[in-house]
Amino acid sequence: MAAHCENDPETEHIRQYTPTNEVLLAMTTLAIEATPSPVSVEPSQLALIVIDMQRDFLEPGGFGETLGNDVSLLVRAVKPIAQLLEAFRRQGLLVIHTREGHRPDLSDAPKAKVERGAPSKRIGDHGPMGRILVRGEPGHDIVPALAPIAGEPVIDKPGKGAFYATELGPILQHRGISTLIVCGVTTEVCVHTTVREANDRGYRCIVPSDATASYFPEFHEVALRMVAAQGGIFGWVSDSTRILRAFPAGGAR
Ligand code: TIU
Repeated sequence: MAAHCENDPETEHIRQYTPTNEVLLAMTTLAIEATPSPVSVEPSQLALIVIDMQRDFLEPGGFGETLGNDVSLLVRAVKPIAQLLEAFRRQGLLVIHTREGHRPDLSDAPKAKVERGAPSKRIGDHGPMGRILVRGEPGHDIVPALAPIAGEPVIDKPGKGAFYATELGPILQHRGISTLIVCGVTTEVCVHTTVREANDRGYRCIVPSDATASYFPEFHEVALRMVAAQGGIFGWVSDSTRILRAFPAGGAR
């Protein structure tokens, strides 16, 4: 896999991150309890995608708050995501982080997005964590508790979906990934858009209910129901406890 990537500085981080055979051989097929049915997956084909766990969405003074939201509602997802990250890292499985944001010149920010609604500050305006939703600013960073570690690709995305205008598709293809655990924020916006994009590209998506969150608890609940309804029209819904139970020793160290 990914033989054509070797010695290519653009994709070196992907090749370096390939788990050792010893790690993969130690893990058998994972059977993950989920709704509407269990999911069986080879560990080497599974990736954890952590969507937009950025200060701009979780902390006061960022993009989420400028839209009029109570950002404290998103904090509940941090611990379950940290536990999933710990299990994936220990098993040497693929972890990918995403960040929503724009170039400092806003040339990748559609006017329709920048001018939408009546926020207290618009994308690109100066706030307490730097310019709102702009790459390189403190607010654009992933919260410290979930900071990426060396070798974990970080996808900068200008849209709500993680596939639109990013290199996520090729990274997953190079690694032979078939199944995604999609967690992060917010459930009905960037998580849902990414799950829909992934579903149409042939990926199986599992959404852990406690490792996602929304500014609108009722949207969170209904978004999860939408994923699993109709026999799993977009994918499966599970939770961090059931996912960790599928790992050797229940995900514990
Ligand atoms: N506003 C809202 O709920 N979400 C976003 O704008 N982006 C993400 O979900 N990441």
